[in-house]
Amino acid sequence: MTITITAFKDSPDRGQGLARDMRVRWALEEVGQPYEVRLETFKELKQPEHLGRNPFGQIPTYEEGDLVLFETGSIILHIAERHAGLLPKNADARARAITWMFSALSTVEPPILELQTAKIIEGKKPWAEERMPLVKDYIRNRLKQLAARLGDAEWLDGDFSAGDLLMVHVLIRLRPSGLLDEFPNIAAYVARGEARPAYQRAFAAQLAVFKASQAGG
Ligand SMILES: N[C@@H](CCC(=O)N[C@@H](CS)C(=O)NCC(=O)O)C(=O)O
Repeated sequence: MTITITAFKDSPDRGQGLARDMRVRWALEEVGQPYEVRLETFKELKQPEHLGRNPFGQIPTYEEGDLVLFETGSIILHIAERHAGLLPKNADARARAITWMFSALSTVEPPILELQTAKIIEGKKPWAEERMPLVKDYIRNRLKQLAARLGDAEWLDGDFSAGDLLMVHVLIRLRPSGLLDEFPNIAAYVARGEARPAYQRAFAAQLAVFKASQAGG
């Protein structure tokens, strides 16, 4: 059955791999599933057709026959449950990998998104400069905790899993801030994720869309 995902026609991240269709592309590449991409403009995302796929008018979505999913956590879990390669077979190890998926999205990602809000949306407020160190320290605290758990391990819990896929993608957004470099084992962990051939293929596919949009294609 054909898998179709949605992605930005003209991504605001300018091909840096931050738009969240990267997560879905990467997961599909890891499990060797081909997919098609429906490109959407910001305007199209808020139209009834796309709102039928995602009530919040966002990308990515995932279609497979009659099944329509949104939320990257749910989409990655669906892919990982149906195809080998992203979740361990052992039930306890599988539960722990799913725990890392939730942890990436509900414990680590929120403070990282807060930094983006502080910079882009609140950047010109009179109190913005005063607030920034607090936002960064909140992230540092999370990274310190994550670094302590990761230690010298290659991945968060045994083999690479959907938990690592989401965690790495969540952390990549921090690169321009320099915060990743304060935690060498986390920086190396992110680099290991990005070095995976499946990540590279996903990145190239997303970048090709951005380049085509710049070329007027
Ligand atoms: N929690 C959602 C977040 C999705 C999300 O924030 N998508 C962004 C792109 S990465 C988007 O569509 N932004 C456009 C908008 O919100 O209008 C998920 O993980 O799928």
